[in-house]
Amino acid sequence: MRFKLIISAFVIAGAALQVLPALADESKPMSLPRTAAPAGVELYIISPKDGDIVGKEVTVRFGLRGMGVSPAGAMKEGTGHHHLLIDADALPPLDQPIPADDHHKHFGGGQTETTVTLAPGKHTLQLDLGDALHMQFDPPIVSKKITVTVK
Ligand SMILES: [Cu+2]
Repeated sequence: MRFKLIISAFVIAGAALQVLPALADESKPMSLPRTAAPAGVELYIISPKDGDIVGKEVTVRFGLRGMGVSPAGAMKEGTGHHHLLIDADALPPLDQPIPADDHHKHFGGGQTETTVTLAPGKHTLQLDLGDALHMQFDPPIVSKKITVTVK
């Protein structure tokens, strides 16, 4: 019980301070709890479309049905925030917060679109919804992975 309280305090403090780098630090492996995914949720990329040929500045619009969008850190049931996976071969580990790097972009302000600059060639884009602590839902709520070609 005491251990659980300590964990909760740590988790809440983490969310309040937005200490994502510390939580994602590989040197401190600690499995964090995940939020159960509500049934019937659909995450999808509104645009671009799979197979589109695009310019190097790509505006990606995020679609979500069956849940709401909240900023990271907001412990509001039935909500999450978007993560855009760019050229990620696989989903990140499920027991850790989604990393923040060139392949994993967080939209912790509750944004529902972004513009990314991509090099010429083929790229994959996929959305992965995260909870208040940047953890993937259980099971993960992800969009179809699309491929675009930058001319
Ligand atoms: Cu996040």
